[in-house]
Amino acid sequence: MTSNNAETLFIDGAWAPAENGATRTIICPGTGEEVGTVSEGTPADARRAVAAAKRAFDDGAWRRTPAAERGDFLLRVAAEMGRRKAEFARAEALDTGKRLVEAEADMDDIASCFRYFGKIADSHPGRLVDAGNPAVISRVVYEPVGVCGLITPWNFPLLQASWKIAPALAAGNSFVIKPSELTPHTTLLIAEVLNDLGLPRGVANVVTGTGADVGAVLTSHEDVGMVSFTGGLATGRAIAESAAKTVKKIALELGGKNPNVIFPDADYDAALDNALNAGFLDSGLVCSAGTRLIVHESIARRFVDDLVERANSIVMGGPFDESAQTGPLISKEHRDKVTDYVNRGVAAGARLRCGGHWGGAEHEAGFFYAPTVLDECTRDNPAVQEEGFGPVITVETFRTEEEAIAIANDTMYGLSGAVWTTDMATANRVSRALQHGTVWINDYHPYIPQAEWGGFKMSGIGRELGPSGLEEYQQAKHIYHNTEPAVTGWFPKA
Ligand code: TXE
Repeated sequence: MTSNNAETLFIDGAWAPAENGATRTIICPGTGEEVGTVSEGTPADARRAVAAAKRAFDDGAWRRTPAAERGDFLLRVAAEMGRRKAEFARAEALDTGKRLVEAEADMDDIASCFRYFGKIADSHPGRLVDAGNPAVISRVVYEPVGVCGLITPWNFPLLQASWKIAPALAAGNSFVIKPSELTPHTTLLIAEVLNDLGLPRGVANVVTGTGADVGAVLTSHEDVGMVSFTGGLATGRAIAESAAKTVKKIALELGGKNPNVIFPDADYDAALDNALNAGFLDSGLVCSAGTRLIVHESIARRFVDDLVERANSIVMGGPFDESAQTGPLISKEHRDKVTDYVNRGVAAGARLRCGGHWGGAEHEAGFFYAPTVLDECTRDNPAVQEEGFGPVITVETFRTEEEAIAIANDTMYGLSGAVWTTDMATANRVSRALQHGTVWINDYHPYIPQAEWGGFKMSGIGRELGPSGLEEYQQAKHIYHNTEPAVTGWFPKA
């Protein structure tokens, strides 16, 4: 990977510039400084990458590699991620502006993801089916889809990429990945790792560039069998429409508006601490961020006062500022969006209790936004219904369990949510009633690669991680083998 001479397209096992020589400068959102220059791929570059991926798939060197060996390869990737963790974390922190400790935690999670899919690569060999005829061997086998188009966002650039790359490779596919144009570097590094470890040429391809130029080719090209996308709802819809024209498999993870429900019997200190973590970790740039606080009216005043006091003391800073507790937003444009989102929430009647500003003169160099609490929200407030994607917690109150559930489900999204209570029966009832793909009881944010991740309703289609995360990259084939062929007699000879 040679970021500074801008040969960052990885196509058919070789690094290359964009065909028209175009480049893009990457800016660290925490400092406003230049991080590096990458190639700005064109539609022609994307088509070249798809052709390479198709050749590699048809050639079969990877898909015919025994699944257990593909798994071993992924285990070696996990080990290499561990060895190069500091380098990867630094690159991620520079591109995203997130704190180095958070980027380091991401790298551990990425290694775990490769390890998990490495271990289960050969766990899905298919099954025999009783065809009702002893002469017939009927079996269902799971085969790779072919060329996968992987499109990833800027908040967890390599983590989201690994949730796609690891199962795609475990299943025997080839792929073309387009990282977010804002945060490409760690995706380039992983391509380097895959190449250095001996992945056959053309199986992994990276084309840096925009969604309109590169992404659109991946979603419309007839040789791409599947598109897996993580990003915003509007882009997800556009991708689904584009992919429909060639009837591709699609997997979409489109964010959420995630409820965090606090019952009065909850462990108060843990619930408060985790409410901060739910909403403000990574500056709220987390698809599962618990930004919709729904708290029982009997404890709401104290809880929100304490939340505001703690939010006011959160220290913002750049990726390598050791005093920082949270980082910046991804770009100036995104900060403008969050600013507008908060202003609209206040205009619709929310009470701004803290934040609502960029954080003062010391934060001018980066794209910071102070942790914000919008109190006294009504359900129809746009700040409650829209995914703000920033460090903004909205507050609603409830009286009864039924009301809490109704509020928590009153969203077009359904990615995740949490319930805080010490009563087992309440926890069980509410967790089953929430229409969200992941539910935490007395916790917020943890996920494990063994368990499925994905959205109900408009939060997406399909699942990442877990056994379903591998199946997304496979297709079932039924092989019906009659070992004693016979004349059927349906159309007798005249
Ligand atoms: O993301 P986009 P944006 C949400 C969050 C945010 C909103 C918009 O609410 O405010 O999305 O963010 C590529 N064909 N999330 O505009 O556009 C693009 O180049 C193919 C939630 O920055 O969704 C990038 O690689 N690809 C989320 C990727 O899509 C296209 C994480 C994501 O960008 C394309 C990020 C097209 N037509 C934002 N247009 C999560 N679920 O975690 C863009 N892209």
